[in-house]
Amino acid sequence: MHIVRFVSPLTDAPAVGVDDGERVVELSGVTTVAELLRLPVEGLRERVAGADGPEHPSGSVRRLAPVDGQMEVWAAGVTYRRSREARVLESERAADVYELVYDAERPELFFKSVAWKVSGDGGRIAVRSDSEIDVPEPELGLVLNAAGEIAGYTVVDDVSSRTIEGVNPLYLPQAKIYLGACAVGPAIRPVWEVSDPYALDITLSIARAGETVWDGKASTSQLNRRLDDLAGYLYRADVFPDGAVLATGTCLVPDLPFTLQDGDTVTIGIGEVGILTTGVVKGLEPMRGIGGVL
Ligand code: DO4
Ligand code: MG
Repeated sequence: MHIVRFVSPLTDAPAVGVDDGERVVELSGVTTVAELLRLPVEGLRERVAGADGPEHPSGSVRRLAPVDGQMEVWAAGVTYRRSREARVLESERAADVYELVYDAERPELFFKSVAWKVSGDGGRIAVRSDSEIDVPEPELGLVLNAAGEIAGYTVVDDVSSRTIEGVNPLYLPQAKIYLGACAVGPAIRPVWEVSDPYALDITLSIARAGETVWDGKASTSQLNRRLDDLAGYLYRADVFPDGAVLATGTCLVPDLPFTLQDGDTVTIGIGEVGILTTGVVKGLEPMRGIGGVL
């Protein structure tokens, strides 16, 4: 079962429901994921078990990114050995910072996106026009409630410019935060339905003109951190009244000089959590109009 945010065929407005793979049952009186994340996990479980609103065939509704209201997307970095290796290679003069943070007690956490800029399944991601090497970063996303509990899991693409980050780690926000750099979805798998979040396969496949140009597979078993520890650091000195999504770092990085290109299709699968597919565009112009952006 997944918690989905979608366009209700009845009202043409965003709605939230429960998808059992055959039908989506709307949660009456709930229009945002944020409302659900104000509840403790037990309250969320009861609320979704009591879904009794209008029903739609599962394949018939247009899914939206399960991020809304004042939710924020954050990300952890260098949490897998593969990410550490890739960044040491791309960053000639500041390689040490990646070695140090991989081993440090305090994780690297960085802001990624406000809710309204996040792309969903079937949507678009972008590479910057001032960057030459750009990659998707397939990551397990923790869906955290207002109290900081892990309420569920989702798939996050932490799209990144390797060119800009490689020049200087202080450019990280420009490498990581721009319109089209964040996709989340297709839905939320509740925490009580995932038996072992440290044993999830992560796959990434990049298609170009109908051919697979890169694919790879890894597992959350390679994660060098504990999930509740990452969440704990995020909530240590900040509040998230509508909850947050915390991406837990990438374990799949194509070798240099591979780069995403305009027209590519990126597919990320995470075990029983879901499959997130997005199309790639280059630059700001094709992203205009997304989420009401001018
Ligand atoms: O330090 C840079 C970011 C690392 C990152 O995004 C990752 O490891 O996934
Ligand atoms: Mg990342």
